[in-house]
Amino acid sequence: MTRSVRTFCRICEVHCGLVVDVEGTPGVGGGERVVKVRPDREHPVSRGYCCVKGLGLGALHHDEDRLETPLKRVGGELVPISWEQANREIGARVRALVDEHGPRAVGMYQGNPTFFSLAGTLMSAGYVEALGSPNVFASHSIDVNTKFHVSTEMYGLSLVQPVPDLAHVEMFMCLGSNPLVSQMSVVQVADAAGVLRAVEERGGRVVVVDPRRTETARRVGEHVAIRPGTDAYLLAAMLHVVTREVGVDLAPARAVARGVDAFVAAGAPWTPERAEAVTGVPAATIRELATAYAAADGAALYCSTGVNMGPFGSICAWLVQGLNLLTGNLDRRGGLLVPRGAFDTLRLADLVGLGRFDEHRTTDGRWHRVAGAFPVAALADEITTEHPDRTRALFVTSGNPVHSVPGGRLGAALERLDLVVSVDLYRNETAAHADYVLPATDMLERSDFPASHQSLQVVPHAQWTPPVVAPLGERRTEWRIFSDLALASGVRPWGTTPAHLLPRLNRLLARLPGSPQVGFEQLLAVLLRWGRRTTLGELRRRPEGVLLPPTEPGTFLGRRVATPDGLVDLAPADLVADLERLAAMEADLARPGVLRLVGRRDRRSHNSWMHNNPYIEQPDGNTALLHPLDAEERAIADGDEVEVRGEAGAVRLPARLTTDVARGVVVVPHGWGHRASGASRARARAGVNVNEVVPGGAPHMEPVSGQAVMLAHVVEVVPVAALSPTSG
Ligand SMILES: Nc1nc2c(c(=O)[nH]1)N[C@H]1C(S)=C(S)[C@@H](COP(=O)(O)OP(=O)(O)OC[C@H]3O[C@@H](n4cnc5c(=O)[nH]c(N)nc54)[C@H](O)[C@@H]3O)O[C@H]1N2
Ligand SMILES: Nc1nc2c(c(=O)[nH]1)N[C@H]1C(S)=C(S)[C@@H](COP(=O)(O)OP(=O)(O)OC[C@H]3O[C@@H](n4cnc5c(=O)[nH]c(N)nc54)[C@H](O)[C@@H]3O)O[C@H]1N2
Ligand code: SF4
Ligand SMILES: [Mo]
Repeated sequence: MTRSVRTFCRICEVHCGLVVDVEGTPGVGGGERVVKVRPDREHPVSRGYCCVKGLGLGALHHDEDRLETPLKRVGGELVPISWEQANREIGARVRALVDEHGPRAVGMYQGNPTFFSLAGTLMSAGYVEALGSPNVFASHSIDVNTKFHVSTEMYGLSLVQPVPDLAHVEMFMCLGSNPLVSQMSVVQVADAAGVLRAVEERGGRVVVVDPRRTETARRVGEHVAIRPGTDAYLLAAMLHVVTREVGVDLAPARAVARGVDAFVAAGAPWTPERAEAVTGVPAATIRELATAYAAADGAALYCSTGVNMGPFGSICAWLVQGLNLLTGNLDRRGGLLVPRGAFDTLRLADLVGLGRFDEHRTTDGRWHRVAGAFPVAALADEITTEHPDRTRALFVTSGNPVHSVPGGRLGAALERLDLVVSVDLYRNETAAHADYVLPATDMLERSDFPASHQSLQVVPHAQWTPPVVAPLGERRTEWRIFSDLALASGVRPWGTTPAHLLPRLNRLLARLPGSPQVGFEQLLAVLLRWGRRTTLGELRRRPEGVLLPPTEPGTFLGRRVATPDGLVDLAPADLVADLERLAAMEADLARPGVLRLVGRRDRRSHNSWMHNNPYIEQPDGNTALLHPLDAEERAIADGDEVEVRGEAGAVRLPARLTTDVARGVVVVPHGWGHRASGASRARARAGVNVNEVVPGGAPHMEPVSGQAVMLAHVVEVVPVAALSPTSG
């Protein structure tokens, strides 16, 4: 008998609706088999859109390389142990470390999929908080710390991230994103490329600013090629034109923001002509784009990781937000809106401490927490630098930091820890340094609600999913894993609220057949009732999801801005001060003849964790893209093996020549390099990890937000044949 269960994908921010066909008897031990995953045509937003990664969720669920039992390192090998033993031993070691060195000895790294699991987010944070440790690191500091930092300053809350009103926008300017491949980031929109095409079909304009003519730029809009790392100069010049040449009326901005004059001054030195010399974008193009943007009846500037990860990520996020506000495009139809969600996730994040800056600093006093986490680029130093509060134990949940953090130093640093625990689906490259590896459920094995992404929806909606199938093997939800670890460590998450009884209650319930767990749905039901837009009952009755009221323009400025005086801060002091770096780095960034390294993604990959999926025909993506003229100067032919050398190290991979890449740019994707993986197919097509080339640590952190600077580093590319004449 086949049953069909509605759910949604939680790999990327789209959260596509899916229908999963399952055979076998429901429940643990029923031999359930996912026979097919289909796009859900009745989903109110994705309406049948999805990608191969979502369709591969059944194969992910059944992958024989998945973790099935807890593992412990014994004599260098990871061997299976019971959950009871794992919890007891880890709990005892945590207690001993906290007793001897204090709570800060224990750290937590939350990887990207953490934020796609409400229970995982709440319980992993609840565990370290219960221990009394502020020592949280998260993948957003190798992704979007810049935007979170800037929003905390400008709007009072990190998670205020205005989203483009793509249904009505007249001009959409997209910097450093490849929507057709990535579906964008920090905005939730289904079929991003289709939506952008629709903008054009309506007579609107889409501009893609990118050093590479990307899959998106080939199919939609106008492509503006830019020199890597130089978007800040382009944006400053747009500000220059908008304020000094177009002469936009500043009065409306003054009514809702402070620091207008200081913000305008940021653009003063940057004439389009001066910006042309560093960005490579012709002054006439800059002038035309800025003028059209200021004149459009609804326009949105948007930047993503290709900008966040550059040398001026925070300045860019600030200029983007400020320009959108100054031109009247913030909080208006066709511009940018600030969605609210089924419940006010912005307020909730504030209540749980993710909203604002707090008093906690890294042990060297240099970095504060952004959206509740220290920059992970500082983690190696937090482990290796002698200090009473140095990190001595690390939990890694849904993350692969040894692989995803630049600099190639973190693996060696983890070897110095007294305890490393990885909670994951696979034995990934980080698990190679772990003392314990704990098997988590995948997204078909747990119930969920996409709370982290509620305030990022272009089309507001809500959906709840039950677990589609029972967990295989001994996999457990993070809800249970971290609450059991808390009990074993002698602490209670949410100790001041009635919720602190949940871990104990669940420990008792776990003895019943099927190990039922309570608390998660009940908590969600309360949050939804608080939000008053839908209920858990309604979401259970409408498993395909429900539309919420559209975000109304005019509901943010002067009303929901969370700064002390309710005004947007257009001139935060640290950002104004950081402007100095623009002039200081201008000449270097314009330097001719060098190659600068940038990244790219593939539709079939997802960071480091899609290369083992047998359903997904794996891309031949681990190549270095170069412009043919840059290749010729270095005697490189298409397909040659090349060595890409940076400050941190070197990797070897095949070169591909294409005029899609601007001169002076080399493109190498991240996510590859699986020699140390415990997943067999990924290991077999290992590829190389670009983060062994990208330099890491303090000198390469964006000074305002602590975001790791991962783009635009100068590298050398040499043909391997020239290095070792005997080869080939
Ligand atoms: N298929 C797939 N989808 C994904 C992911 C994945 O790995 N695979 N990852 C997900 C995650 S975690 C995230 S954060 C999002 C990211 O989503 P995006 O931010 O859209 O990321 P990318 O697709 O890497 O696009 C970044 C673009 O920036 C360009 N770029 C590089 N340097 C510069 C520069 O200096 N200036 C400008 N203007 N552009 C530059 C690159 O050439 C690239 O085209 O994607 C998500 N979606
Ligand atoms: N050079 C370079 N480096 C980059 C980037 C880049 O563009 N260039 N991109 C950066 C970006 S945007 C990001 S977001 C980071 C990502 O960095 P990380 O989050 O550190 O790494 P991922 O590769 O996403 O690994 C996610 C892990 O979570 C596991 N996992 C998946 N689902 C679950 C689950 O439900 N529960 C548990 N417990 N585990 C799960 C997967 O098996 C995988 O091992 O990488 C960053 N690194
Ligand atoms: S676009 Fe693909 S990966 Fe992203 S949510 Fe949809 S099915 Fe999942
Ligand atoms: Mo990301």
